[in-house]
Amino acid sequence: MSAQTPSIPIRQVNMAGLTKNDYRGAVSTLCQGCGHNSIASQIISACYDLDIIPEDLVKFSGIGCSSKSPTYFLNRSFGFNGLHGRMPSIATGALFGDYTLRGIGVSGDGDTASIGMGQFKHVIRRNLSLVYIIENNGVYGLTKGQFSATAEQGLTLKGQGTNPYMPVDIAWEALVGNATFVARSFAGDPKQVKELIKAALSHNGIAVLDIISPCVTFNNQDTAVHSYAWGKEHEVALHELSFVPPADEIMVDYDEGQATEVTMHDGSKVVLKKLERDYDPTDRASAMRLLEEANAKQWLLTGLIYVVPCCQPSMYEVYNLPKTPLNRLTPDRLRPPQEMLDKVNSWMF
Ligand SMILES: Cc1ncc(C[n+]2csc(CCOP(=O)(O)OP(=O)(O)O)c2C)c(N)n1
Ligand code: SF4
Ligand SMILES: [Mg+2]
Repeated sequence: MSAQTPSIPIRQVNMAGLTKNDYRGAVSTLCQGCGHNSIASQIISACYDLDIIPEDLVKFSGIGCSSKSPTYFLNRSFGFNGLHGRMPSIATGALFGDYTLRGIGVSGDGDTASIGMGQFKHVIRRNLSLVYIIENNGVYGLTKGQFSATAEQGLTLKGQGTNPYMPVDIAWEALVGNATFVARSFAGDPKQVKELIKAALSHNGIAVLDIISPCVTFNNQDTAVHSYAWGKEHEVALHELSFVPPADEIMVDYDEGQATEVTMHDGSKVVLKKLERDYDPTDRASAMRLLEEANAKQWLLTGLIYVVPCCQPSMYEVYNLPKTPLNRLTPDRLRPPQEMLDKVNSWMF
């Protein structure tokens, strides 16, 4: 009699020996259908696909529904939920302390473009190696739907009246501020979100991802520019984007002249398959013109808008950090010698 092998469900492991479950977080307490949940799922998938060891990554956030979302991915990673608008300075300190960690910061349009605008601008000009995701819904979801700085002029919301002000364009602000990676996406386009997160994780410097992430409770009427319906109707994708890790020998299938390859700092490639137009994301002037055009024509322009793939020093290189991360240096290497302290103390000011 032949013994039958019991059928054991196969749990697929990646090259790090981990299953997708190893990248999950707590069960979300956000509203069902909130765009932020969909982005958290894509962060999980991107990190699983890239074989990242969760303990080699640190998550940061400020305050808001969006800033709660790091709880819902990568349970095993380090994390710091900071103060409203102050995520960038916490990320700067932590990553400066250990530059070997990868950093993902999750913020909201209120957290970044309202209270946190100053911090946003400065972390960009310092080119900290950080994936900076803005989950952009045009409102302060957590505090019951007030207009944020990215709300469009003329938006009328129940209990809020009509927004009289012009909106802040986060991708534009990043570009003007000399960000070395700027992308925009839409929570309703999960494949693109995932590929952009992978590319951002391979970038040596600040990677700003402005992701339109509808708030289904306070700002999801069909005519609102941060709604699912408007996004689906008005999305203009710049290209079809695929991320190819360095070790991957996959031949990406496309016709000659139909795609552009961008080689990243770590040797990975971002393959941009042409859709409607030829677009070179390494040309900053074109990126600025394109954003102007998109805003004038009311397109939700998505894709990799701008990237400096190589050779712009990140904050770590600017400071010429030692090979051993600062948090692992012994006190004798960290403390100035007594003679130096005496000399400094004797200086006259
Ligand atoms: C210093 C300070 N001011 C105001 C608040 C109140 N507050 C909490 S979250 C928030 C806005 C969050 O909006 P956003 O970043 O867009 O996140 P969302 O909830 O929309 O995802 C505000 C104003 C606060 N917590 N701290
Ligand atoms: S209030 Fe809006 S932003 Fe907050 S969880 Fe609900 S849908 Fe998401
Ligand atoms: Mg918001």
